[in-house]
Order: sequence, then C-alpha cells, then structure tokens
Amino acid sequence: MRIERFISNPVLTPEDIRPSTPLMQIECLLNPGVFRFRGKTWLLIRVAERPEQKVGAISFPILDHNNDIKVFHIPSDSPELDASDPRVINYKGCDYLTTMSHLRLVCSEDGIHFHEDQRYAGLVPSDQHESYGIEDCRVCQIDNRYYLTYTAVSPDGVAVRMRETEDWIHFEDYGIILPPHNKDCALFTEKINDRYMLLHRPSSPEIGGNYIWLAESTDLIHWGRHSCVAKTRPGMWDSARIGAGCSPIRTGKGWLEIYHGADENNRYCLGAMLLDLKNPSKVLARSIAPLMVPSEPYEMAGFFGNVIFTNGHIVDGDDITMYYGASDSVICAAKLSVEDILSSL
Ligand code: MAN
Repeated sequence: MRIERFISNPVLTPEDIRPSTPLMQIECLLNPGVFRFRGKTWLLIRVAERPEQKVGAISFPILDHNNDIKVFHIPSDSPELDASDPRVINYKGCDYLTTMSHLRLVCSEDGIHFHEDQRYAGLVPSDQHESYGIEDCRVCQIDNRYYLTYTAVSPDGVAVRMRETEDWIHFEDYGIILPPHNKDCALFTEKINDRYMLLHRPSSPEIGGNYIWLAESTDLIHWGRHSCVAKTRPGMWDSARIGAGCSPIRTGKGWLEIYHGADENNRYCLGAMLLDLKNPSKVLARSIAPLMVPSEPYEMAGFFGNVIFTNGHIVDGDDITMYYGASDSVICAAKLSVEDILSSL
C-alpha cells in the first residue's frame, strides 16, 4: 500500500508559529483542517498554548466571564490535583485542560512549505461555550462556501460548533449544532437523497461507547435521523474510541472515510471504512489492520505520544495528500492512494 510520509516531516512545529499573545507559549500544533482557497493549500491548525510553567505550579489559561483570557495557577503538589494525563487535569473535582487551543491559518503554494498571511487571522475562543478552547476543525467546501465544524470545550462539556465562511475573514456562526459529549464531526461534500449528512462521535460511557454516528439535515443547522454507523472493536487497534477524519471521499465504490481509532493504551492509528453511496449508514468494508500506525520518532514521542490523528486532506484524482497531527505536538503530511486504500478493504 502506498503511504509516503513527507521527507520534510514534520512540516510545522511550534517554533514556526507566533504565540497569540506575549503571555503565552505554544506547546503543540495539532490536527489541522485542510482546504484549497485562491489557488493555495491552507491549513487551519489547532494551536495549543499556555503560559511558561514555573516550578511548583501548573498554570493554564481559560476565558473568564468577560471572555478575556485569565491564567489559573494550581500548586503541583496539591493532594486534590490529578495530573496523570498531560492533556487534562482534575483539581478539587473540576476538570480543566492544561492548554487552551485556537485555530490559526497558514497557506502554501506547494503543500509543503507553509506561512501565515496576516490578512487571515483564523479563529479564537469567543464565548463561554469555548472557554477552554476550540479544537480539531474539519473544513468542508460545499459550492463556494466553507463549513467549519470544530470541538468547542467548556466546563459545560465538549460539543460541536459550526461556522461558515466564503472569504476566511467574515464568519457566520451556527452555534452549537451537536451538544456534549460530541466531537469529530465531518460533513459530506454533497447532499444525499436531498439531505445534508454528517458523521459525528457522541460518547455514551454507561451503555454503548465512543462510536461513529450519521445524522441528516435539510438546512445544515438542525440535525436528526441519527444512526450508529460503526463501533469500536474489542481486541483490535480501534477498541476504545473511533472518530471520523474529514469529509468522506466520493468514489465509484462508495464513500471512503479515513478515521482514527484508539486502543486501551491510547495509541491512535488511522484506518478506513467504505460507506454505501446512497445509504451511508451502511458500512460496506472496514480496515482490519490500520492504514497508519505511529512508527516514526515524531509520531511516537511528544506532548501525548503514539498518536496519529487526521482531520484534513486534499484529494486530487487518486492522490490523497493527508495532513495529520503527530504525538499531539507537530503537523505532518503523507501521500496515500484512493485505489490502494479501496483494495486494502
Ligand atoms: C482526542 C482529541 C484529539 C487528540 C487525541 C489524542 O481524540 O483531543 O485532539 O489529538 O485525543 O490526544
């Protein structure tokens, strides 16, 4: 199977980007949304920041009730602190993220070398639904409009919010379209049976699990007719959590979706599934073995190691240029082939 990681990987590291304010440091670049605009390849990168960490304290930003960034400090030796996961802490019974993410735009003429264009600022957390940050944006182009579905995190939960833009300067806000706990939301690029469709990932920890669902809409705002499409598979590479990547690719054989799967050890791999063209709730085929496993040093060690996570690619005929977050630290890219993935299923 053709999977060619870019020789220049990682294509972007925290040193390549300016912090949003002098008070913050960029800890990680993660999981970009990807699109073509004005003849260029663009990444909408998740930039995770926090202030410099001083000995004896954990410091992290959140939005206060005036929507201004406020930094919290927690003594690192507190018996009421659980900091066993580098991404999340629990202090006095409340959950916080150790970093706050915003979404930054970079563009490239060749898909390899990226730079910022000061005219396009991206998105920052804007209100109390986003007070812990905004993450992992999928970008779906329908006609000449771009739809952004991303994770909005706050003490109220993890939800999917949608914005729309034509020019990447003005954004229309659809608000929370899927309430907590939900993430990994990928729109289909066209209507099916006269309905918009999306894949999403609600979590149901008591009964059920972290499964991929399908939903339908006539207006892109109200989503209904939900159905569970794919579940985690005990004993396999995708046994603990699965979630959609970006928009499914229309092929002659069905909708091809590249998705992530994590196991009990929190190893994040990528696999694929093929959904019926007319009825995408029907899974026709699914990877037995993962397409991509963390194996390069930059995929195995980092802020949160052993992670390959994608939510963006450019498709050109048989060629997929896939961008992905590696170890929740840096942005990488790889070339894959639609035909090769289909024959592997
Ligand atoms: C979750 C999300 C992703 C992240 C992975 C691995 O699925 O928060 O953004 O990359 O975990 O940490």
